[in-house]
Amino acid sequence: MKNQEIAKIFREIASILEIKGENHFRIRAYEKAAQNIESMPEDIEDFVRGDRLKAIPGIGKDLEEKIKEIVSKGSLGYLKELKKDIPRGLLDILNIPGVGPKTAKALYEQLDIRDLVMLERMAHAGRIRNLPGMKEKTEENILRGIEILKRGHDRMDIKTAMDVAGFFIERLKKLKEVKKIDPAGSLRRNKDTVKDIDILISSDKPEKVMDVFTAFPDVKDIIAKGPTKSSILTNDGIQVDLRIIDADSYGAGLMYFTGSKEHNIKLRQLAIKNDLKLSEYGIFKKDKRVAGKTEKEIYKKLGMAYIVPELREDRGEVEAALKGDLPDLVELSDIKGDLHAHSKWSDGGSSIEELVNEARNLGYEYIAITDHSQGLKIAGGLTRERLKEKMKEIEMLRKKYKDINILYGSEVDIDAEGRLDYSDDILKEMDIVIAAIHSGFKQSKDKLTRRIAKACENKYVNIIAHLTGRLWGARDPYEVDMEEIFKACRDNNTALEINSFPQRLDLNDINCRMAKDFGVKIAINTDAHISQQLRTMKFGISVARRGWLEKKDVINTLSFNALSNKQ
Ligand code: DGT
Ligand code: CA
Repeated sequence: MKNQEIAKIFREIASILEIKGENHFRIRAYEKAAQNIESMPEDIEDFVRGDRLKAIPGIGKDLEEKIKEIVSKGSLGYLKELKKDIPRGLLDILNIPGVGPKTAKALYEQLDIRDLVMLERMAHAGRIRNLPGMKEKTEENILRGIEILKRGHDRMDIKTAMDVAGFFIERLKKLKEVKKIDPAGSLRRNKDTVKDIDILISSDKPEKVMDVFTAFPDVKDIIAKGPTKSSILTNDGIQVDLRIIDADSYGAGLMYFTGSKEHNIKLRQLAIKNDLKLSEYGIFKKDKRVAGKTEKEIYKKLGMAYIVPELREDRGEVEAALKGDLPDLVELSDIKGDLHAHSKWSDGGSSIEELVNEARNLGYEYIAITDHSQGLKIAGGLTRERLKEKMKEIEMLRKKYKDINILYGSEVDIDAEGRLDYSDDILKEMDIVIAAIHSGFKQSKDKLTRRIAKACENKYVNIIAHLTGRLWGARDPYEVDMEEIFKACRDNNTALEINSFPQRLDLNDINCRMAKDFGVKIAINTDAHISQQLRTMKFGISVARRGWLEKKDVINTLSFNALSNKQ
């Protein structure tokens, strides 16, 4: 859980340094470190204990000391110092997506804004457009930014939810009073964002379990406490609900609290049709419980196949289960390689060799090194000359590591007109080409769609990455005509990516399923910027499973030979 806390502190430092007009590289260093730490699957405290902090890309002596201080004291003196000169209201404004330090400063100084509520009111009242350098558009941007920010606070991304739930579950599991424990709710359904965390326990000493739960050091407030249900708020303001259920009705309770509500309602109606009654306590015939201990026996009593949590959304899964027609969902263990990763050659923090070794640890058959293209200067995009040097390094590593295939590729920028950032003679040398949009998000839906469709048509492009550009809590998805894109992908044999980065998870589950129905193939990639991030594949898998994808729909489940023949 400390990962999130440290990332938050580093981001706050970066914001303050930005307001103070400090060196750009220093600011980026804090932002990068925050991003790396936040997206790491391992607990940073393990790195502290093992004295391995410097193994994390972007962490030098200075940040190492700061992390140690946060872990040992729970706060950072340097941040406290910095905060002394900066009013809270100003920081709040700077946190709004799309509002830079200059605008933030001007707003703060000229309107004496003390918090977001006040800023929102001013924007609504049209008080901002008349300030020097501001327009009506500025107001719109501010209001949209505040909306995005609020939604980001309202629902956390899946990785944060899993980290927080994992923290509680690991500790509660150790109690001898806890017989069974499972996450429930949207988290168990692996939804891409989660409002609050639900945990279920079966125990014969509920009071004791609740005492321990509500006394954890990460608990800031106790919202409710009782023998069957307690709710707390963590220091980060995340709500965790713990319910304790009888062993005899554990399956029924787990099913009920896993949801979704729509799925539950559908099952209850089905039960009624069969002269049964389904509740959180079990499935009853007349007044006699005929099942309830496990979910499996409940689905069986309803005459259907077991439905995995990811599918429980009332999107046709009940009908399919009744017919014995459920998809055989793709699994993490089906994945044979990662087709999107950045190395130090562009904006990544790890060397190609480090990425290759992590991919080997994961048992992959292949890994694609897809650094940014030349036009993306802020992300260290590679010129033709640098590409050649990179290729030499890959050739050297290919000789050194014979047990894995290292693919030479790029994440090529699609420009405002839909042209690719490298010419065909460069692209044709590559083993894999990913195309993606990195700017011009505000274009019309039509224009954006045409841009992407045009990139699909280039015969060297294999994959379109992060199609809608969403970044949870920071950027809304841009609108594209999905059907048009799916057609272009299908007709040109271009795959679409599910980007496993927790704030992206783009395509989302619904688009993913539509793509499949169109006959479009999917690549599940991590877009890793440090080698540890290759382990975030599981989040992309969650989206794929929620999107009904099977192994055959996902290109990186193919063996290297099959994949090479396909492209
Ligand atoms: P969230 O927290 O918004 O990300 O989504 P959930 O699905 O975790 O929703 P939550 O936490 O309100 O409730 C957990 C589960 O409890 C939910 O998935 C289904 C069940 N549940 C809650 N309220 C109702 C209800 O009114 N009717 C039924 N049938 N089930 C409910
Ligand atoms: Ca929930």
